[in-house]
Amino acid sequence: MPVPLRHDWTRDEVVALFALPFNELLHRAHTVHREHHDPNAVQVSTLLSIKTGGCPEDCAYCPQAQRYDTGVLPQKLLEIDEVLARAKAAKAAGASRFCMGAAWRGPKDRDIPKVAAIVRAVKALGMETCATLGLLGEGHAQQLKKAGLDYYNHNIDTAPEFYGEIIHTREYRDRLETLEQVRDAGLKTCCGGIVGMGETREQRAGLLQALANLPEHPQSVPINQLVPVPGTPLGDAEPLDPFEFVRAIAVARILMPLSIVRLSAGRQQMDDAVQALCFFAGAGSIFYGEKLLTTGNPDVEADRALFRRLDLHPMAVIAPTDTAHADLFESDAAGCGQGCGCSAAA
Ligand code: SAM
Ligand code: DTB
Ligand code: SF4
Repeated sequence: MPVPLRHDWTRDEVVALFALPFNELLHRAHTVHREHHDPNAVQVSTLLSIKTGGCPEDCAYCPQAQRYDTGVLPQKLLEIDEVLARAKAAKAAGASRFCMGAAWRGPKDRDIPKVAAIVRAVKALGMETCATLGLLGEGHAQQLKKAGLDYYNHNIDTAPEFYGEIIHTREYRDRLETLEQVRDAGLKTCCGGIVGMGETREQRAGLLQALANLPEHPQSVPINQLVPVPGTPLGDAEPLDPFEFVRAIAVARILMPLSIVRLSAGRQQMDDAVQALCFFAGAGSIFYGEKLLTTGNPDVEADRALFRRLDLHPMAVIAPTDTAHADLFESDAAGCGQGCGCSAAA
């Protein structure tokens, strides 16, 4: 029977979920998670900044905005060979999806064939592909789809009513338009936001409400904890209570039961125990590799150890017969027996 997905969540309902006793919220979220997902499988993506820094936008959290003095040096779009080498290394290290980010307001028409060639080459490695290039123009999404792009990442970042305090150079509705183009082109949507930017709990609820009430639930929902970068307006932001971050993961899990919720930026600053709670609450994806775009991420070895300690295994999406990536996480090649097609031990 198809799962009834709701797109009419009210703010009060979402705030009420956040306000549940912590154990009650986690129990509900984990129950939803088990109904639709293998609770021991985690999708593994690696990020690469293919065009770094010098961005004209003013996103208050972002180290790549030209106007903030963050020490990020602007770089041109990488050559295809360099991206390919990084993608091969990511695949060899165990990643199944390669996510490519560009510090643009949006690509120019002339950038699209170059990015399309990069996507085509990465796709040919047998990896899933994702790109995050900013606001898309006419025909861009179709061209990327044709090149073999699987996912387009474009975040709404925060609640509509808090958005104006974080970004002034583009509107919330611009983002919704790009998301519409992505869906219309038949690309899978990766769309989430950032918590810990000084928003209230009601505004955190507003972010998740807005994501769940999109015309389709994004297939991938990255929940980022702000990485405070000195030089940005949010460089001194008050750290969020880690349990509040876990609540955000749990609420996202409940609102969008079929989506893969990604425990995204902020893991380097996070305790292993908090990450374990996030996986229990319904996170089913991580960024893997020592770097996000410009900031740090846990070491590969630390993540492999965490997977071992928590008996997690990478979701097999390259091909069910490709056991190489599971072995890297030192799993047994017998299969977990939970129907996810993976090769990890039960
Ligand atoms: N320039 C494109 C855009 O903004 O759409 C794509 C790249 S942009 C860096 C992608 C996303 O990274 C942002 O929307 C934001 O959610 C996330 N991000 C950027 N800086 C961050 C930070 N310091 N902490 C957490 N997330 C961050
Ligand atoms: C997403 O939601 N988070 C990623 C990815 N999509 C592009 C980016 C995180 C960036 C963190 C700051 C940096 O490394 O520059
Ligand atoms: Fe530019 Fe994207 Fe950073 Fe905003 S988030 S400043 S658009 S790179």
